[in-house]
Amino acid sequence: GCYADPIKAGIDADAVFDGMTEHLFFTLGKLATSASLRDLYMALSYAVRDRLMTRYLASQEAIRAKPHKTVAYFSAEFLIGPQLNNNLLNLGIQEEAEEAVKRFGIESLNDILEVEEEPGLGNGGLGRLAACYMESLASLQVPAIGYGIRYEFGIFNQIIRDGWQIEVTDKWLKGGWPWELPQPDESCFVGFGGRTENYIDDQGNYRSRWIPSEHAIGVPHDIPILGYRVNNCDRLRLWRADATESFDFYAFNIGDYYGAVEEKVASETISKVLYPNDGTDEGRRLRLKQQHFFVSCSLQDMIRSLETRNIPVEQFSENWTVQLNDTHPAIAVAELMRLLIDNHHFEWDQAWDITNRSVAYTNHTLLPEALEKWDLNLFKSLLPRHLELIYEINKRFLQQVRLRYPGNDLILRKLSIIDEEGSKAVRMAHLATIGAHNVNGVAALHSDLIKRQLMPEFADLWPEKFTNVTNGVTPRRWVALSNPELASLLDQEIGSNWITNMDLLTQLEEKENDSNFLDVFGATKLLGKRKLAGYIHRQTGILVDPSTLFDVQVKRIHQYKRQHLNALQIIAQYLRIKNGTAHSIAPRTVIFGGKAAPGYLMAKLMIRFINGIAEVVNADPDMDGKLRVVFLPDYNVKLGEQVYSATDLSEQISTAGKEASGTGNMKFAMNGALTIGTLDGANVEIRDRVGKENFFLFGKTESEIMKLRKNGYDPKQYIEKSPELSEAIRLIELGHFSNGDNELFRPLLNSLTGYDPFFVMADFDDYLLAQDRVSKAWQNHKEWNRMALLNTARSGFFSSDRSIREYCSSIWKVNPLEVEITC
Ligand code: 26Q
Repeated sequence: GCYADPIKAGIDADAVFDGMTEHLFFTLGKLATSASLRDLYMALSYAVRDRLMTRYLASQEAIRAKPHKTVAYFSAEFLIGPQLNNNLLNLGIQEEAEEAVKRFGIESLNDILEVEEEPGLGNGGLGRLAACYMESLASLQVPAIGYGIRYEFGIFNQIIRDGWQIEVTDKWLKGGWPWELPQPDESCFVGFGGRTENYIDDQGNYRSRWIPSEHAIGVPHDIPILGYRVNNCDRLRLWRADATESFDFYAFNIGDYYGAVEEKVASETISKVLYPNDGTDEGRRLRLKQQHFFVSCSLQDMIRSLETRNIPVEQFSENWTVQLNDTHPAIAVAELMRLLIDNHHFEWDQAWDITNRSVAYTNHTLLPEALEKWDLNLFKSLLPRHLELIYEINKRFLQQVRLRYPGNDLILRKLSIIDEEGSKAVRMAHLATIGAHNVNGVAALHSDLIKRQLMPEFADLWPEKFTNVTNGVTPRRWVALSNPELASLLDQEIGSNWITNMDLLTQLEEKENDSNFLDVFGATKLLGKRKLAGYIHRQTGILVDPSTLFDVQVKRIHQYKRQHLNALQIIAQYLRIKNGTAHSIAPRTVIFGGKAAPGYLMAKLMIRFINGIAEVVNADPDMDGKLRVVFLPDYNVKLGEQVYSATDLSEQISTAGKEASGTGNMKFAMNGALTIGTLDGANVEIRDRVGKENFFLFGKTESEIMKLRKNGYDPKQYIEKSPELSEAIRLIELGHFSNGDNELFRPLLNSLTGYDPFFVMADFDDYLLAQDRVSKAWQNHKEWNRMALLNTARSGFFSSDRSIREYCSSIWKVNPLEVEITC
């Protein structure tokens, strides 16, 4: 497993240059003299990929040589972002690559990095978390494989036209994507539909089997995930669906040519597109098909890997630990049971033991509309054998519940995997919770709410099953790559070990009163802001002043995340400036970014609302030098890399109890932004760590919100009490932000003033007061920089390395396996 040819493996600038030259000529069919930026991007990517291969193969060889428990991270989404710079960083050859591309007459490596298009194979937080975790697993030298779907079309690209979101198909594969390796010889066969039957086998045993009516083939596409400055290179294995035959010959012969092609198209549809509605479950048949497709391929792949290594399948749980990223892959509980019982002829109890020991489940939401439920008839028609197994799992489980709570029928109905209220459905969170040995939330508050509100009876039944692992983000991408100015300042001050040991950042606390250092720290931020200002100008034509306070809210657009609270606050500031009562407000640039689910009309209207405000504010000369509003189109990982390092104020303003964790909040804090936020998700822990004096807290707590709701919440009372809020609402009603159209924002106003499900009105005044504290703090730049520095210094806990260490020791029971290269 070793390849020593310098053209393929050398890591000095000469070797990288030679590798690029070879790929230009042989792989791309281009002469160096006529190569475009894109050609050079491809050539460098292939050259870098070559250099990963020794490590990638050595990592697989290490496990083959000596069995070692491996993490299988099951996720319907992996939002991995651009790959080239991350691989250069982790290999340690950024400078060599810079030098090599300069020999092709390129001014800066950045020009080449900018060409890369990212695969948007995720919606937001959950998908990005999976990507951060894969990077940390590799960096911590833990053998791991990420299993998911290779969607042909990822999350849509967003353009803004007349203030509205327009969705454009994301054709990420169009120019050829150099980071994947198709492995068709390891394809898997997956069934759907059909029926089940009982039979007696050769030994006279009664057995069940599934006779599917439809099939698809999963073709693995592997993406190498290299750890930081180690030889461990893990794998992301994404499945693409192919038709079983290129077309049905019988149908072709009888002349139904279109029918035959249709069948082929139908099976290839499975991995065609990512569902873009994060947060609401539509219960679509194709979505369930996608889930079963990738889960079945992955489990078959894992069993096969035991067999090829001559490890008995009985030892599945000693060799694999499966983490379910939300309920999207929860069908794994039934599928693993089916494979073990029907295909490998295990007894029920042993199969259940193996399943339960290997599977763990992460919950990412408490929102009822986001909890996956499948209509029973739909489920039965697609996965009849799985439904039988689920009935048996449920029967045995409910028997346990009966013993524990004799005579309590209510609890049986509450805990059953089958929802019998109204039309029957399969509750995936129940299947996952019963099937897994561990259920974790993603921040302390969220994990607590899972136990107290979402699943109190389950928590009572199995108190030790419910745990917390607070989310984290990788400091390689979110500091070293995206904030090179801060990274080199850190290197200078405390040495470079912070990249793998973020706790070392606390050494910066010694500098909190060092005036010179604070100036330098502030100057790195200004550099990021200048770059972002340039980007904003190029993208939107809006000129923003980098010396103003950059106030940023980037995340999916949702009512619970309350971008409209931020928007209302802007109107209040606008009115103060107009009225001449804005005495000590800080000059601000308020920046928004984020996509709305295409079918989520209220979220789309929120985008229109922000753009309506931006149009009025930015055109008003009274606002010059005081207020600018920007909606950045098409927020994604790549844009995130520009934004976090350029932010002064991070907006984390969700209704308390609604945001499971948040991870953007962590990226901002690491990069020295101060947070204005509620006591929600990981904000609570961020505030605890950075210090309450370095965090702008506002808003009702989760328990206060609960009380309000119980006692009958009336938003109108809050509006009446608040002159600034009333005035802002009146202005919207008059059509001031919609060219006189007083109907446009009616649904938004009706929601806010009618029932206000996310308590925007209840938190408004307190939010405005907190924003006044922000403005005041901004007046004293030294003091602001000191607070910002303390945010960076104390954010080490939010490294995904810490999260992954916790998963490894408390849930997965896996150890690192150092990979050596012997040539
Ligand atoms: C479900 C059914 C049908 C179609 C789509 C979906 C679907 C898809 C994506 C449901 C939810 C998602 C994504 C959820 C998500 O991103 N949750 C976020 O996870 C982060 C990582 O833990 C947290 O930080 C955020 O708080 C949480 O909102």
